[in-house]
Amino acid sequence: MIQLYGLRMSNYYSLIKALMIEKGVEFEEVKAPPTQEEDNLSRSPMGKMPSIGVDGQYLSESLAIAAYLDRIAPQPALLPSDPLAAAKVVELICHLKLDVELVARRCLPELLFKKPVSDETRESAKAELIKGMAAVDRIFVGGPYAAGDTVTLADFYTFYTFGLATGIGKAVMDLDLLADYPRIQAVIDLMAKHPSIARVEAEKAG
Ligand SMILES: N[C@@H](CCC(=O)N[C@@H](CS)C(=O)NCC(=O)O)C(=O)O
Repeated sequence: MIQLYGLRMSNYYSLIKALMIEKGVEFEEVKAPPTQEEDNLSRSPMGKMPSIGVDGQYLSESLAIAAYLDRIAPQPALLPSDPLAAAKVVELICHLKLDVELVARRCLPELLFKKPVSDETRESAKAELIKGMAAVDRIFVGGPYAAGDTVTLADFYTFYTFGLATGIGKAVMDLDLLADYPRIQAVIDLMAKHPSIARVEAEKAG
């Protein structure tokens, strides 16, 4: 049985929980806030969530965890079998993570703790987000899923990237991140009804 460490409020924790459900992997949730305490650092060297425990060994970083889950539970496949198509899915995920989620996250303290970020941080994050959105849109396939006609890992990252980024865009930057990106909005709407994600979101309330 795999242990999933973190908190349900975390978008990346939720993403990994959804993947475990999607793949039918047995897991238990262990409440573990992100701290710089030794026990947490031993699971996740930056002290972030999520991390997982596998037979006394630990793994952090959602993409590494997703790659591990794909090996131990290959079905349902969340990466195309064609090597280049699979790499394109990972490319899209990298841009979602690095050029949208991580950029928006710089302004998270203002949304979470009402602790205003500096004008410089807000303006630079906004400019980078606009650029990041254009980059994502450029390689976003759509129709109806992020990478084409089947669900892939990129759809899970799309859902959980924008869960965080649109809230920050609206509350901190007066920016409607998805206004000009209906194909991305359509994937989010579709994935909200996807059973594994719907269960994770429902359990957040409990
Ligand atoms: N690159 C990491 C990012 C994980 C991440 O940003 N986790 C957030 C919660 S969603 C966190 O632990 N934040 C607390 C901190 O940075 O100390 C991943 O993909 O797993």
